[in-house]
Amino acid sequence: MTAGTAFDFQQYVASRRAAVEERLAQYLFPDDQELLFQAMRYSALGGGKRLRALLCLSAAEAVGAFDCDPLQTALPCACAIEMVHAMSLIHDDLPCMDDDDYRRGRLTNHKVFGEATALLAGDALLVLSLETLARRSPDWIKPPLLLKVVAELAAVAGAKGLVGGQVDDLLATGAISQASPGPASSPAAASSCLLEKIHQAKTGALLRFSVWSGASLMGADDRILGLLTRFGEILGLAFQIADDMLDVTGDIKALGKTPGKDQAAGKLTWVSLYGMEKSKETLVKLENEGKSLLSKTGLAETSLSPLVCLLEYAIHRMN
Ligand code: GRG
Repeated sequence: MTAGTAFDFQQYVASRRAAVEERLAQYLFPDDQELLFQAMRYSALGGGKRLRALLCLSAAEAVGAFDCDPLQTALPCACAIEMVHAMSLIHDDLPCMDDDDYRRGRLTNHKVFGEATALLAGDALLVLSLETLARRSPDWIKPPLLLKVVAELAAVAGAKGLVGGQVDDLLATGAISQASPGPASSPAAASSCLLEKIHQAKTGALLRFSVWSGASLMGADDRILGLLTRFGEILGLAFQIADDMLDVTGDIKALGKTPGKDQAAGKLTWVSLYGMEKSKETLVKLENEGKSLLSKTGLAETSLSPLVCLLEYAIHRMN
């Protein structure tokens, strides 16, 4: 499957990003000027590709419905996802984690506001994300469905998602250590299992949730939901492999953060485990698999174009 030639992806991204940013700004206490609110806005409104929000909106639009507007249905959820993402970047950059000075071409949150405020701004964004999804979603979404989506977002952020993935990542790097070692297995097999587990939890879970939530809120049936959720998983893995490759090939200007940090920290990455060539081959396979899943949904090709383009973008991006 390819995106239709008439589809203008640049224009699509610009209009959806603008809608997300306008709505996010409304949710982030625009009248409050205290330090905490400034720190929250600095990260949540401070640029970024908005890939997760775009995935949520484009999944909602792909499913569509006669009786409700996909954008109005999914915008609060798309904003909630960006809040969780911003929180995770703030915490990830802290000195006790990856200790980064730059993110999105600017100083990291703790470099501007100090560690304590950065930590608390992240905490506040996390809980605001759940509040936003629960309170700001439109009335036409049935409460049991909304509750399911809120619960899933909480789960994705938690011990089986972002937090758990971060712990495994820090353990693999030796930044923290296990109280008692697990059962012995061959080092290569252990590394490849661990790497997939880290990628799925730390990065994949929120990307999968982005696609799943947009489609769920529009009432997609189980068959379509299953295919789109698998598409979200494929995209999540592809995104992270591309990210690992960009850490080797990218430059600071395009990336907006310091490249080469994975290698310097001795991180377990797709490139360190399988090398560049194998990583590229895997990306080709994932791109084909993702597109084939979209075809199988039977949804109109034109309504799937944004998801096709977002998959291509996640893989071929320069930042
Ligand atoms: C406290 C609930 C809680 C969670 C925090 C710190 C942490 C646990 C998890 C780290 C998660 C993390 C930072 C994963 C990295 C994912 C990744 C590759 C981020 C970069 O995403 P892009 O490129 O960023 O989409 P932009 O800037 O474009 O938004």
